[in-house]
Amino acid sequence: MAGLLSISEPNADSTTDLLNQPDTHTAAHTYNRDDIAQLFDLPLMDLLLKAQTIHREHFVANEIQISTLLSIKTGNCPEDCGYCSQSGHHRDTTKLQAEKRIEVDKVIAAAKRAKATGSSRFCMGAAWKHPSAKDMPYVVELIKEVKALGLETCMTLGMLDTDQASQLADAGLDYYNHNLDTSRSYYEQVVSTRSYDERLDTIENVRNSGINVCSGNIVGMGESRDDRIDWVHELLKMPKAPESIPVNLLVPIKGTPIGDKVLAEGQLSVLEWIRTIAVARICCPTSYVRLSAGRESLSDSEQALAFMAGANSFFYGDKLLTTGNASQSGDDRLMRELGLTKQFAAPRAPKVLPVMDAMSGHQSQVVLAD
Ligand code: SAM
Ligand code: DTB
Ligand code: SF4
Repeated sequence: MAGLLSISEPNADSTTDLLNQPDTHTAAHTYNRDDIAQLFDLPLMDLLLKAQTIHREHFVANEIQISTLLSIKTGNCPEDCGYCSQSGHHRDTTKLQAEKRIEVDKVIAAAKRAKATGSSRFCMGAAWKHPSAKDMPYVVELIKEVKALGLETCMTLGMLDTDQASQLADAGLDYYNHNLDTSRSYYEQVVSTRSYDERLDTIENVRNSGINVCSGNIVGMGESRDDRIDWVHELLKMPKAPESIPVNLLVPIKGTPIGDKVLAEGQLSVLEWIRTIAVARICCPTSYVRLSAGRESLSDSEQALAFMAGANSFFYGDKLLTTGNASQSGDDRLMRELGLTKQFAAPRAPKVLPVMDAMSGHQSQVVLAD
């Protein structure tokens, strides 16, 4: 699977003529901060051409990975992320209806519907600072049941320690989403209840557990171009770039501090979001780059430009976690018009498999090698 291709040795030559650099280097850490800044500065058509050329060296052209999201526990989150409808800190102004953990049967029914519509991955999100000990059997059961449907699984549950990450890995979780959201320096304007380093620690725990890392950002929160450059640079400082990179365009939510500010002062140009996608594609050539939040407000042509910029994944279904998404019928029509095809699921095997002795009926488990 393309997202799991190994990354080759870095190209020592850090030439400044980025446009004319051969597109054959695959090292995630080829680009230094100045290089990333120069990519952002390229004329848009040059940037798109380079991104699409690199994209085609690593992925099947015109093929899109499709995921469906479900919020398995909504609202009342103890974190104070300034953009988020689910933070308990903004609940008096967002008026979001909180919901407790939803039952396993309901999650499975939603996963079956997602599969029937052509999604290859089912992503489950919870508004937790981190899962508690009593949440772990629940999330492990969800992973096993969703995988049994032949879907890839993704979860985003907040912080994970090493033990929790290995429990999810053993259950066969394919991806864990944990976004850095922005640069280290802008982060303190966005959230005060956790640190950038705590975010990086969870990503490291996920990486070490063998689960694929999904880590992205939000553009349009009032951050500068420099912050977007720094965010890409953070991805390249990781031992291995995330296999999946969601590039969210802020959905400005009334009643959140950042949403209200952006609604009052105006939104970022969509072209800057497209530039961010293209730079992520070029710098992380083997990663899936996902059009995430914000698609509902975009025209067909803007989305087509984002695919040209190397995005090869999006969320399907009428809802993200708490906000609306582009309609599925509209997405189907757009894919037909653009000639895009859906990628099939390739879930990884769980590490621990239940087995039954046919003679004695005794149940046990086998642990599969990596
Ligand atoms: N609580 C977990 C966490 O923060 O990692 C998982 C759920 S959280 C909603 C997942 C991601 O959704 C956030 O990291 C953020 O990047 C994105 N997100 C949340 N609200 C958003 C908004 N209003 N616009 C764009 N992206 C948003
Ligand atoms: C990600 O980066 N974007 C998705 C997913 N990971 C979990 C979430 C987007 C949430 C948008 C706001 C909402 O629906 O509440
Ligand atoms: Fe909680 Fe995640 Fe929303 Fe932050 S982004 S408030 S951690 S649900």
